[in-house]
Formats: sequence, structure tokens, C-alpha cells
Amino acid sequence: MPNLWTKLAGRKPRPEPAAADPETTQGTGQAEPASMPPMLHAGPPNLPETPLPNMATSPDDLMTAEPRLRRGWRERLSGSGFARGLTSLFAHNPVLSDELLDELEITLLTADVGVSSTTELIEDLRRRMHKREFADAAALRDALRVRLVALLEPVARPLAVGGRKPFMLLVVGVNGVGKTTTIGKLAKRYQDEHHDVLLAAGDTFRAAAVAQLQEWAGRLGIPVCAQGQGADSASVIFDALQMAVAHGNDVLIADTAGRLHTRSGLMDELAKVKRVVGKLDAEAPHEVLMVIDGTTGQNAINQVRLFIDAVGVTGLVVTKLDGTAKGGVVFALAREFALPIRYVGLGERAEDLRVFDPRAFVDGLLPGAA
Ligand SMILES: Nc1nc2c(ncn2[C@@H]2O[C@H](COP(=O)(O)OP(=O)(O)OP(=O)(O)O)[C@@H](O)[C@H]2O)c(=O)[nH]1
Ligand SMILES: [Mg+2]
Repeated sequence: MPNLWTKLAGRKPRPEPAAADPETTQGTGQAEPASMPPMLHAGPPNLPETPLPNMATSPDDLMTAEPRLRRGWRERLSGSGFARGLTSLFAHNPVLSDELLDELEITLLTADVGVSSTTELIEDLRRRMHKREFADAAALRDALRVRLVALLEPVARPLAVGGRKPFMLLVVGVNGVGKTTTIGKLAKRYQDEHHDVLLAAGDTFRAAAVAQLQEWAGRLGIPVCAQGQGADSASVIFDALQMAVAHGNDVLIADTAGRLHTRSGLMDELAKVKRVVGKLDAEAPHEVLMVIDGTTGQNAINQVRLFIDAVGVTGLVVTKLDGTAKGGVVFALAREFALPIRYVGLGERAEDLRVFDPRAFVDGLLPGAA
């Protein structure tokens, strides 16, 4: 069997299937009136430099039937490089062959599924193909679907925020991964579930970070606890937890910086936040939710390791899976850490943050799902 890197280097370009429907990557264009959120502390008046995506409800939200929801995933994921690679692979290799499996191996590796999972999958499928278990390429694809779902099922453990009051989420991750946007989307989700939500602007490194959170809160009409740029992050979040207790909020979601002057500075700051809130509630934060940018591929593995060491991550969110060729990292994360993947981001709209559903995810990537 040729070595993997030789295979990658000698890869033949394949014609690309049509790109996704533009509807799947854009909002509906309706803006909601923004009112300023109740401010518990004065923050800077700056507004974000770029407008935030609108949060209009999509038709998906109105439909509860499972096939409709699954289709929503497919619409969002079909334009991703990973889904397009798989579609193209099966379209151009309709016959069972070792070449089909070689190409599949390259597609999985290119999508950052990881060497161990890929090797295991391909070896299993090859063995079964040689035993004539598959009638055709579609049967092999169905076997692949089952194996991929099985890899993800152990990490599909949704987050329940109802067990504590207030339930505190500390949202962490490197800069630009989608922390603040995810907080906005989560706040909307929990509010829709009738939870009384408070936000904490713990990213005090950039003035725009506070304003960005305020903008989301303004749209939802929920309060933000903020002190502005340069304040001590741990003190902002400590105050917020105290307020959540005093005001009887159900859920507190704390934003944090993704970048400080040094990486060790950031990790120290996060560790301090944890220590300080632990003085108010020994079990707080009840969830340390790490946000990962799905487009960063294997790099995400190193990031998660760092944050686990510094703050003890309890759940993951993988964002930006709607456009990336590196979506296979979800499988690599599942294998490497076995940490719950709570949500995935399939776009910029509020409803594009989905509770992680392995079957819907795999069906969104692989052609031919029922
Ligand atoms: N396509 C897509 N874009 C997303 C998704 N989630 C977040 N984004 C975009 O990613 C960009 C960065 O998001 P932020 O929420 O500001 O990221 P952050 O982690 O808070 O960044 P810092 O505050 O700089 O650390 C924004 O343009 C978001 O709209 C997603 O699931 N899909
Ligand atoms: Mg942010």
C-alpha cells in the first residue's frame, strides 16, 4: 500500500460538484429592532465595527418533524469542502474497488478526521469489501455512515442547564473562534426555553468585545454585567455570578478573552476566573464550554489540550462547520478527548447553532441519506 503522503501528493484533481444554495449561507435580511440591554455596570459606548448577523427565525424553527430538521443540517453542510469531497468521491467511483477506498482514505485525511480513525475505518471497510459484504458502492457508503455515526455517538451528550440556579457557563477558546457569537446564540436558545439569562462581559481585553455582547443582549432584551475594557475579568465574572444569585437568574453565560498579551497570561486569567467564582459556588462554573473553530482542523487538538490543562474543559462547541473542508476534526476530537460535543455551529444565524446530533451531522456530509 503506498504511503499516505505519497497518495496525498499524487492526488488527482476531481471536478467539484455545484456549490451550496446561497440561501443556506445567508440570513433572511430582516433586522430586529435593537434596544440597549439593562446595564448593571457602565460599559464603553462603542458599537461593533461590523453589523451582527440578523437573528430572524428560520422556517426550520417552525418545523419539528425529524426529516425536516435533518434536511436543515444537509442544507448547511452540503456546501462544506468535506461534504463536497465525499459527494464527488462517490459520484466518480460508482463501482466497488480498492481505488474507491484509497480515494476515501485521502478524503478523510484531507478533512482532518485523523490518521488513527481513518486507518481503522478504511481497514474495516476493505476487509468487509473483500469478504463481499457489500453489493455495490452505495452499500459500502452506508457501512461508512454507520461507522462514522458510531464514532460520534459517545460524545453526543447535550448540555442540561436546568439542574442548577444559576447555572453558570464559562465560555473559553482562542481568539476569533466564535465565542461571543455562540454566547449570543445560546442566550437566545435558553431564553426561548424560558430561562432567565444574564451575560457577563469577561472579555475585557478589547472594548469592542463588550459592545459586541451588549449588541446581542440588546436584541434579546437581557442584561449584561460589564465593566469595560481593561477591567479585571475575574472580578466582572464574580460580580455577575453574585448578581445572578441575587436576581434569581437561571443561567449565567460568561464571555472571556481569546487573546491576551501572552498565552500564559490568558491561561492564568482563566484559571483565576475559575478560582474566584469557586469561592461563591464550589461547583461553579458548572460548564466550561470550549469553542473551537472547525476550519482550523488538527490544530484544534492542541488548543483543546492546552485549555484542558489550564481550566478543565467540560464541553465543546465546534463552529463554522458550514463552509469548511476540515470538518473531519469533529471525529478527531471525539476520538482524542471523548469530551461531550454540546453544540455545533452551521452558520451565522442564531438558529444555526445546533445541539450536536451525530446522525444528522453524518447525513449532512455523506450523499444518499434517507
Ligand atoms: N460561517 C460561520 N461563521 C461563524 C460561526 N460562528 C461564528 N462565526 C463567525 O466567526 C466570527 C468570529 O466570531 P466571534 O464570536 O467574534 O469570535 P470570538 O471567539 O468571540 O473572537 P474574540 O473575541 O476575538 O476572541 C464572526 O464573524 C462570526 O459571525 C458559524 O458557525 N459559521
Ligand atoms: Mg469575543
